[in-house]
Amino acid sequence: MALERTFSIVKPDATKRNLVGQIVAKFEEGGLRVIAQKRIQLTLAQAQTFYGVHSERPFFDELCEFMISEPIVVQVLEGENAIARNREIMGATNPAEAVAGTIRKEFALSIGENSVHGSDAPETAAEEIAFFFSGLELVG
Ligand code: RTP
Ligand code: MG
Repeated sequence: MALERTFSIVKPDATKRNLVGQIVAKFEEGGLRVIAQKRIQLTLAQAQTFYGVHSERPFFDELCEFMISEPIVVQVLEGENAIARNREIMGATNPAEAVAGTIRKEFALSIGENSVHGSDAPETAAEEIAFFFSGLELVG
């Protein structure tokens, strides 16, 4: 199986509580490697563009306001089956439904403030990586 790359965000609820290291440790223990990482603060326009697929959903405004409320840490993770593996390590969107040991079970505060984002398919992973990183910043 070839190496795959996925895009990950440590969300504002987690950066605020100083959980970046504990979250990265979960990815590393799960077999993924951080090949790019930076701490940034999104503008509202950037958050709305990034989550554009959800623009008609009732939680869209709340989600975008949350994503700009504190700095975030954006990452590219690499490994075998990285997209699926990352989503397993994150756990279900709603922490009440997440399996024990997953990031969202251990750290998420609610379905909205759920500590991490991970790409859901190869096409979205490629788009999301390109939205935040230049090729030169990816050091595999
Ligand atoms: P993500 O995109 O952040 O990795 O999460 P996901 O695939 O598990 O969930 P998705 O359906 O793509 O939703 C994106 C983010 O929107 C927020 N959300 N809030 N209040 C709500 O009912 C609700 N539902 C979703 C969450 O922050 C979710 O991660
Ligand atoms: Mg999603």
